[in-house]
Amino acid sequence: MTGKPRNIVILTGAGVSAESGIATFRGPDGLWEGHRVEDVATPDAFRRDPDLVLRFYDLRRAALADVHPNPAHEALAELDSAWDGELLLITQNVDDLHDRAGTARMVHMHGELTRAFCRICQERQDAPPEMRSGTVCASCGAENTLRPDIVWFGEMPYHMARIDSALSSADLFVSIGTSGAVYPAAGFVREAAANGARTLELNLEPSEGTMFFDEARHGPAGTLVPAWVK
Ligand code: BJW
Repeated sequence: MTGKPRNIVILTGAGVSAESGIATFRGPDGLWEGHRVEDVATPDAFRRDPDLVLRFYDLRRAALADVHPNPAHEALAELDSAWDGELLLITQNVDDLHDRAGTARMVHMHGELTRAFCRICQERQDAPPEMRSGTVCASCGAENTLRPDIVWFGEMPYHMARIDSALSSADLFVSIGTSGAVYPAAGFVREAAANGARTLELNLEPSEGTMFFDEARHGPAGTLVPAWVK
């Protein structure tokens, strides 16, 4: 890394987990292939067909057992443990690969596959292996009230106060493996830049917001991220 930033904010997206074998959302082999993610990842889609949605998340949760952090997750965890300035890793990913790599200073702004949320008592809890009919809320005992603790379109992303505060004092903002198609995350680069941060994009290809970055490096995260952290 060049220069001497003190406060680093890192935003990650699906591209950071692609080399671990988790499909990204957009593009030809996208996760919701055949559907626009904007049409299916919504509270309305869940109301229309809860079993379909719960089954989809049950399968993705189970698939976490077969994937592992890659060199990009590992390099970011090393940076987190070595960095004595401020650092916040904001992930849009609902997988647990940053957690398993050991990154401590991080937030999941779009929720987590391994967590569930009770629509009655509003308590968050570990997700049962299967969330289809018959599940009981561990907190209030209500039946069939759990939903994945995932932020769908139209819902407020998590940790926004902490994120806004980190962006306001960042002097380096790095975006890794995200298409820049989904707000508010896609706006973070402009927020950080307006507050005086230098901005860097690390992505396989130019993102939708690539023009907003001071510098962009294009290639696989598993190569670019360890090289940047070094
Ligand atoms: C590699 C690689 C490799 C591949 N190495 N790179 C303007 C302002 C504010 C909001 C809006 C707005 N306009 C519209 C909105 C509303 C909406 C929105 O953004 N809609 C867009 C369609 C325009 N946003 C919302 O509704 C959000 N809530 C909200 O705005 O609340 C109000 C609010 C207002 C103001 C402030 C705060 C709040 C909620 C968004 C929820 C997103 N949820 C999802 C689905 C989760 C469910 C699930 O997992 O099934 O989260 S959508 C999906 O997209 C998922 C991701 O986290 C998110 C981002 O995708 P990501 O990570 O960028 O993946 P991809 O596939 O798009 O891109 C991967 C990239 O990696 C590509 O560029 C590849 O090239 C690259 N890549 N391999 C490096 N090896």
